[in-house]
Amino acid sequence: MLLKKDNRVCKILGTEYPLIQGGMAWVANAELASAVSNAGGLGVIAAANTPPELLEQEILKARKLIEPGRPFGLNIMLMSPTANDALEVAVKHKVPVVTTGAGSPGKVLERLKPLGTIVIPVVASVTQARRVEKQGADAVVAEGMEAGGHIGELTTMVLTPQIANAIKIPVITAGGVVTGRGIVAAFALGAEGVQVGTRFICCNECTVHENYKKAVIDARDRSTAVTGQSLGHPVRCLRNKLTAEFERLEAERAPASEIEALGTGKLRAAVIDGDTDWGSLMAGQSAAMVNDIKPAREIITGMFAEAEDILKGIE
Ligand code: TUI
Repeated sequence: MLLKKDNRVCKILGTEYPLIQGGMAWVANAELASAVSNAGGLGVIAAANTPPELLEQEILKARKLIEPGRPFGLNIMLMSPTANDALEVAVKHKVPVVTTGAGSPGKVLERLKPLGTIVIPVVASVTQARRVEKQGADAVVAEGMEAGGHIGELTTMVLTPQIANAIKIPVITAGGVVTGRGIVAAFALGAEGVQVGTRFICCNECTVHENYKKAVIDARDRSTAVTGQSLGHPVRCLRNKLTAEFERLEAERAPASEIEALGTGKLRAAVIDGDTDWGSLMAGQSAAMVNDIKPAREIITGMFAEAEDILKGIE
């Protein structure tokens, strides 16, 4: 059985399923997080660059929408200029779980662990995993470069087992997990949970523009591109005019400021305006395996039912 009663991720999170929803900037709001939490996973609100007052409103909204006793999380994007504000919002509102990404979470762990908050950093290397375990992290999300948005260098297939061997706290695999097969694969590699992002863009409760959802559904195996490598922060998105322009500027070795400027406001353009030409359609390679829009609950129960079926065949 995959879902053992003593699954450490379920125990740490207080969830039915060992599944965390990715903290997708602009996408992961109270509506999405509450749908995932009410379906038995851990819904996560993305702080991203949200001003603290708006973030507080989002947390209050999620608390209203989430059934009593079910946890939720806040993702702090450490590269953001508002990361410190988000940390203080997490303290003020006693958010049960905090995930972090895109940086070293030492300060977050120092501030939140004494308060009893569960802290789960997203890491992209063995060194980072070892460091955050020492700093008191409760678990890590090992994110492979199949994932969408800001990514590291290593694939899920090689990152998960190396991190699982290197640390004692639970490993949660992210990057490419979108089906029951993906869950079984992650567990076979040593994970005790999964983080799923791209799949939830295409759930009914996700409020992104319908053009964004359609672009994810239409994506095929080679539909994503990684841009921003020359800037030191590679980002995976669906290919469009924006990624082509990034590729042109990077090939020409244009000044970093010019390349940075091209990205400004583009995630909003994708999520809010549905601009599929010039918006930043962040998505993982797994977009190719997302073929429909359905409720978050059906996504989660379907994934775990498929995983159990596969294991019945194997055992
Ligand atoms: O953070 C993510 N994914 C993201 S953040 C984001 S917002 C954004 N918008 C525009 C440009 C760039 C970002 C979109 N997607 N995933 C988690 C993740 N964390 N992936 C890789 C890392 C990471 C990288 C370096 C974690 C730790 C780290 O440590 C550096 C250090 O100093 O140790």
